[in-house]
Amino acid sequence: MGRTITEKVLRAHLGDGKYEAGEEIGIIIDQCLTQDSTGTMAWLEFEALGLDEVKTELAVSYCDHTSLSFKGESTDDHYFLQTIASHFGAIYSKPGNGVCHQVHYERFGIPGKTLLGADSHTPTCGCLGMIAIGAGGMDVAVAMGGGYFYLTVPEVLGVKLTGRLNWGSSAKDVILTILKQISVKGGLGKVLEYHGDGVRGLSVPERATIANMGAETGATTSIFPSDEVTREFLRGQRRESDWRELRADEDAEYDDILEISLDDITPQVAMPGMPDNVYPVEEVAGTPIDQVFIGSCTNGGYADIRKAALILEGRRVDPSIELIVSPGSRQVLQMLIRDGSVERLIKAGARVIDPGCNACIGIGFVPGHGHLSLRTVNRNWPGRGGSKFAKIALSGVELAAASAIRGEIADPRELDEVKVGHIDYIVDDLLLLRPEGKKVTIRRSPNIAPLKRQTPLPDKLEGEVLIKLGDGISTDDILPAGPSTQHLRSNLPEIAKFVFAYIDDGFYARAREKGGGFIAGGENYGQGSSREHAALAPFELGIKAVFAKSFARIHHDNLVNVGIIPFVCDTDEINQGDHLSIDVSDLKGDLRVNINGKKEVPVTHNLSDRDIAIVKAGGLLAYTRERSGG
Ligand code: MIC
Ligand code: SF4
Repeated sequence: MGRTITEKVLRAHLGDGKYEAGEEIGIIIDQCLTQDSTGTMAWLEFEALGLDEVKTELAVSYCDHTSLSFKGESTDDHYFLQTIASHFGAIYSKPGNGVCHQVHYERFGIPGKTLLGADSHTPTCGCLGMIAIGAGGMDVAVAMGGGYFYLTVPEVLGVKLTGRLNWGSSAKDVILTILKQISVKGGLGKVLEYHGDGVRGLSVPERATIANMGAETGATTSIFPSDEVTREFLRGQRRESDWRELRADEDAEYDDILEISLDDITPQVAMPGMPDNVYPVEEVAGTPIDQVFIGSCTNGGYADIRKAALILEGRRVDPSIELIVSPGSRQVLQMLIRDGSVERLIKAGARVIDPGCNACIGIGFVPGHGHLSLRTVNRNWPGRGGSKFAKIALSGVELAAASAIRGEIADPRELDEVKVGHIDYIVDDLLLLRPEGKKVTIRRSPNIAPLKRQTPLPDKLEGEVLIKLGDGISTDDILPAGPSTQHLRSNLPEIAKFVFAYIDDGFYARAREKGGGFIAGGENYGQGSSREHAALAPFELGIKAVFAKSFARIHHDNLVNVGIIPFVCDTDEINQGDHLSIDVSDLKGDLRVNINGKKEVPVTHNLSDRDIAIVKAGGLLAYTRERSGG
């Protein structure tokens, strides 16, 4: 039987286990990336492994989330990341150089290689035919140290694209349409592999938009073939020699197929709440908006922003709203300056800001009370964008630009078509610093708190349920990103004060008073970001286990890595304030949780044998040290 691209790349990187459905495998990682929000912990964890240098072919430490350094602590983090990367042999991407995913596919991604990144949108590099996976900092630290990354052999959902996109409909509308069809849980345990003759008509940046937001389906990753379009893109980036062809065999069998006709795609909007809350523009056109943000790792590419500039040329942003444009990278910004796009945008009344994540996680441009912000980003949960009052809708760039002109959600097809034309990339790696090795002294500020030691799991866990939650709790609910927390990412005792802060502001005090306890959630607990702090901060507060109906992949792994057990059970039986006890001496045996000494409820988990060994050791760092005799 022929092979899918996913199988080809994974098999070529198989380091441990058997490539069979449902089996856990360890894969060799070629490249790693970290960013400034997750990176400080990831690098501290790497250091704790006691290794001499990074062992992967490439590691890049990016500064993008807090690149505006609105607090001194963030600047401290940047200097720490710059010096530790240099010391251990990683490239450093300075603040202002752009969002990690955008810069990585422009300057480093290579077809057929594996990439592990401490950010959930790492799959963006699937646009080049890479297996690019988002993970928590500890997994990335271990991979940088030459360790395998473990995952269950994924199912491959073949997404067959046919036809061509019409004016006004974009790559973003393709992924919003997919999200609407398969939901925010539809990709769990799967790789979305794109094929069909429609792929040829999509540029690498368009593929990047689709692969990026595949993360919102819960998928392990998304991957595109590497074809002549990929070659042309890499030639433009002056690195054609990195190209190799990569496609699925003619007779490759997918576990399932989803057919999408690009001819039928129309402009879509994900209204506030969830990224799969998607409507055709006709159904929501006319909804008043207060702000438009164009940028982020989903739609921060050159062609996207140039299109916005051309749409806005000779027009003005509706005076009742504001338009913010953030190019995805310094390369993009330089090209937009050269071709006059920045001038067009500014003339139209837009604010063009520094390349980086910024508004996407609420670093600046936080929407006001009851405001609706239309954004080209990938997430629209409550609390996203820096305020619990923020309401965010998601769309492609054409729709966002058309709406900025009207001051309400508008259909871009009512405007004349704009064409981007030939693209000549500006290649200038000034803000990418090569490592200088051991002579570099690591700069640490007092904000960088030492890691708490992981201790072996006791035989019995006991305590109180500190909070009971519903379905779809995101990592933004567990630990909000934004102005109040972003500078505290390397200080667990401080950031722990914000656990569930938007949902229940008494949680922190309760957790401290009780000396820890349990969390009870519903379906898809921990969806969203790779933010390991959503596990580390509860660990800091003494949380011993989370009981939920199901877990999102990265958060599940992060809980295991910090030594918190993710138990699966019918949480309708559990309430806040219940006293639980559970014997965990044999995690492979029959497990039951005792509630208030009165009833027992059966409990399961999705822990592999390796996961069990990790939680028994107290977490991944303890486990890794144990195995290396450290
Ligand atoms: C996000 O988009 O939620 C983030 C901020 O990029 C996170 C990482 C983080 O919390 O630092 C992610 O997606 O993993
Ligand atoms: Fe940055 Fe937003 Fe992309 Fe996360 S989703 S990496 S915050 S631009």
